[in-house]
Amino acid sequence: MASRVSVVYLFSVMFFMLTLLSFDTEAKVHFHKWKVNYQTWAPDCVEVNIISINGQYPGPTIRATEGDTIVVEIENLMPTENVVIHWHGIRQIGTPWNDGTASISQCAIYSGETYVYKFVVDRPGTYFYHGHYGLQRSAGFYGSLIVDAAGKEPFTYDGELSIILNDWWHDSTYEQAVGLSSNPFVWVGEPQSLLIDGRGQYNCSTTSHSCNATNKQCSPYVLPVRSGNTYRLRIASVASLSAINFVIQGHKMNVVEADGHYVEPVEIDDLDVYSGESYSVLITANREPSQNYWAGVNVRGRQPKTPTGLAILNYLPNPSTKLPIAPYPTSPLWNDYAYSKALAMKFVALKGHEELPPLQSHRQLILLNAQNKINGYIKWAINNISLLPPLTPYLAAMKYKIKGAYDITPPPDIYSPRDYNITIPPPNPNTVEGSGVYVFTLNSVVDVILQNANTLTANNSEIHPWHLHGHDFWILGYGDGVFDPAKDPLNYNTVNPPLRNTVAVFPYGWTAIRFKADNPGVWAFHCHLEAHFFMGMGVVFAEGVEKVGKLPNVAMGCGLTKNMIDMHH
Ligand SMILES: *[C@@H]1O[C@H](CO)[C@@H](O)[C@H](O)[C@H]1NC(C)=O
Ligand SMILES: *[C@@H]1O[C@H](CO)[C@@H](O)[C@H](O)[C@H]1NC(C)=O
Ligand SMILES: *[C@@H]1O[C@H](CO)[C@@H](O)[C@H](O)[C@H]1NC(C)=O
Ligand SMILES: *[C@@H]1O[C@H](CO)[C@@H](O)[C@H](O)[C@H]1NC(C)=O
Ligand SMILES: *[C@@H]1O[C@H](CO)[C@@H](O)[C@H](O)[C@H]1NC(C)=O
Ligand SMILES: [Cu+2]
Repeated sequence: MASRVSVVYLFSVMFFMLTLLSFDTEAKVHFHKWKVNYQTWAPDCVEVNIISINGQYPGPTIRATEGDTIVVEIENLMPTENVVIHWHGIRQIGTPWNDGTASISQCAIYSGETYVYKFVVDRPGTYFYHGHYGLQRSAGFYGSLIVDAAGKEPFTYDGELSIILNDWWHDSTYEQAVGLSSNPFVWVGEPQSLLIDGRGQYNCSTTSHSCNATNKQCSPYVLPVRSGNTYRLRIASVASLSAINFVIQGHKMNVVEADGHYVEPVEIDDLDVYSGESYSVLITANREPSQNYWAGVNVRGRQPKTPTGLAILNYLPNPSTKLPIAPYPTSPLWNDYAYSKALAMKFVALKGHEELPPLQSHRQLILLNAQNKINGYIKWAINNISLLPPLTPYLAAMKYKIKGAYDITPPPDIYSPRDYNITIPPPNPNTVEGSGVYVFTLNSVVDVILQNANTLTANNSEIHPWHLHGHDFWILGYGDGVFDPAKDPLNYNTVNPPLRNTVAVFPYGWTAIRFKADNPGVWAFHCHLEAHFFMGMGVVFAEGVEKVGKLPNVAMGCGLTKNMIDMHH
């Protein structure tokens, strides 16, 4: 272990010097040193144990300009847990081993170890980072990553604000994980609170937990503005479960960016944010300036059993403690899916600013999203396979052709039987675990249709926000019912589809995306709901692995790569 650490140091110092020498003066290197540890915190006034970075929650914000290099040295101080960090929305071109997915891109960073993530942020936009091991994101292990444009952007503003949305439970993520892997299944239930930038307000008189309503950690997040000015508000969601609707009392929002891509401006009263998505909205402080206003978040897409989460739009020089007078902001009805779909379809690429998709694809996957069982344990399965991530990371296994590391039989491109009835629970709920990989020809164009279905419960189908690592994709279309491969592609939007890294598939519907398999590496594509991915709701994509450079030793050392470090010294 000691040798792994020293190699990391040497590598980072060498890299740091090289960048100083060889890059032109404009591209910068941003060096961060983070200590990851447990910490007592009260995000919604109830004291719990969270995973913090340098004692902070949410974690420190990384800020850079497009083309810059980020170097983050992570020291894992947690005595009993491994970690990895995923840089959500960053494609990791040329550095697939730094994507931060345990079992896929690297070995997890063991207790006491140090790992250095190094990658280029090649595109401006609103991004974030989070743990990608177990349920660590749900334990508060996340923060913002904001990349400024090097040149002019297609809109202007006077100031900038940024928030990350989340849902929150008082039961620890360890209890939650045990419940998810139990038979009978133990479900934690709906979240106790919704958090805006790590802050919510639970009613202390209704809990036996240690709860202090005047704890500063749970005072509402403050968004300071000056009357007459326009602000770019960056909004991202790392929610574990909930679709979150964001509203600012009496203020319209103009959506201009989604997942790091410009969209045609859309003026809205409230915004659905699915876990894994990010947006920039422009807001103008044009209301009566003697007041402050609520910004609020509500659950949509599930029975709302969680109170509104609140932040304060603070018109300076009013004190931030001056509470808004109006009632808490409300959102559209939780199950008004027509509303959610109509809103999702409003986002299209800003003309002249974004790349358009190739008109044809080389391969089409149709992925059935089903809830199933294995020996009575509840799982999620894609084309009847529930993903079981292997001990040996795929990237090393594929690059060094390690035998026995994962299933070499690829999963099916299209689900069968083709007459599978998506409107009823599966008549035979049984499924199997698997670890096969969809391997694409480098630079080929791939279409993926996500087909939603009924869960194990009658009359129930859930929203799943799917996130792709290593690529952005074009959203070609959404539809209700069963996708028709003969007719539905005729209605694809190839004129101005938005480029995204996360997209929702709505209940009983389908969503079609297209991407170029042009980034050598192995990449997760999965439901961003923490519990669903934990229960197998994901697939693994790979392309051009033979083109990937030598993997750093620190990314290996687990599973069948234990001996790789010495072999490649
Ligand atoms: C908190 O809960 C108590 C007990 O149920 C209730 O009386 C009180 O009104 C609640 N406070 C708020 C702010 O909702
Ligand atoms: C609650 O928090 C406030 C502010 O931090 C502190 O002054 C007070 O002592 C705390 N109350 C309890 C019961 O811990
Ligand atoms: C699916 O099942 C429902 C309920 O049993 C039935 O009404 C419907 O006809 C079935 N659809 C197909 C395509 O078989
Ligand atoms: C899924 O696989 C299981 C186990 O092999 C099988 O029993 C079941 O019929 C399959 N389901 C479908 C829809 O093909
Ligand atoms: C499901 O919905 C159908 C149609 O709305 C209804 O007839 C049926 O009773 C429902 N089943 C259950 C178990 O709720
Ligand atoms: Cu899901």
